[in-house]
Amino acid sequence: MKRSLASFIAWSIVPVGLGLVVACGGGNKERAPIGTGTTAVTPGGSHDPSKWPADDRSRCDWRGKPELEIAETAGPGALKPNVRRVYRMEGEGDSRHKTLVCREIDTNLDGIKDVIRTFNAKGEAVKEESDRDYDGKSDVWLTFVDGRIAEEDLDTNHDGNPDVWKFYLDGQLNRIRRDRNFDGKADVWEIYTKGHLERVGVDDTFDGHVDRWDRDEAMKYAQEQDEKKALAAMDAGVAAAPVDAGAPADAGAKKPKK
Ligand SMILES: [Ca+2]
Ligand SMILES: [Ca+2]
Ligand SMILES: [Ca+2]
Repeated sequence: MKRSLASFIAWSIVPVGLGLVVACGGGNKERAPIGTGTTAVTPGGSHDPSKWPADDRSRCDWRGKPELEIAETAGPGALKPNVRRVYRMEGEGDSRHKTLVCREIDTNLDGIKDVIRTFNAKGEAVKEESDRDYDGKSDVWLTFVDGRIAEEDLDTNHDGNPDVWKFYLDGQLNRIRRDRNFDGKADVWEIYTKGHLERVGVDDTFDGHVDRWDRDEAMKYAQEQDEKKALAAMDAGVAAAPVDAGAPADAGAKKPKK
């Protein structure tokens, strides 16, 4: 099951965009319901609000905790409340205020919550878990640090376990680990610089060790084109040849990080 570098790049583009959207949306901001308009229904759920199950599979920890305050609201397109927020009172006297600790949303309006996000005392996002294909099992797990996306784990084969792990530094994609044979262990390591794929390590024998490192073919091609242009410009006697044409040449020469 060998994949070309081009396909590695192709896989990466969409999820990277998604990650950045999540990062920008961080903190308290409400994300648009991603499943609105979808026909997918979670087992046990229904798109007819009168048939919504009594149990919405809440995973915010609020039951039996009278000190918490619950707010149920209806988001865009919802006839019945599909968003639950759980608040806790913080502080004493004049500084007493309520802070959001957990929020869960039924994004496809089938009566079953499919996105849960927890927050710290500063109101920053800490964790998010979601079932984006509405099969009743979580398939995306996000971890935030200082309210920014730090890790995004994905289940791509619907077995309920992550098989892609994406790591972000300062909100930018830094590394991806992929488990292609679904044994729970990474066998592809992708290293990114400024969000762009720089090199890929592949473990073909699934023993946990990289067998080969591949450079980004697209980046190499772009460098060659720049060099050709610079040479052509010199040949033509044009004084204004691009001075920085060769600058990125050593960008990929760095030692791969684990
Ligand atoms: Ca739902
Ligand atoms: Ca799922
Ligand atoms: Ca594996």
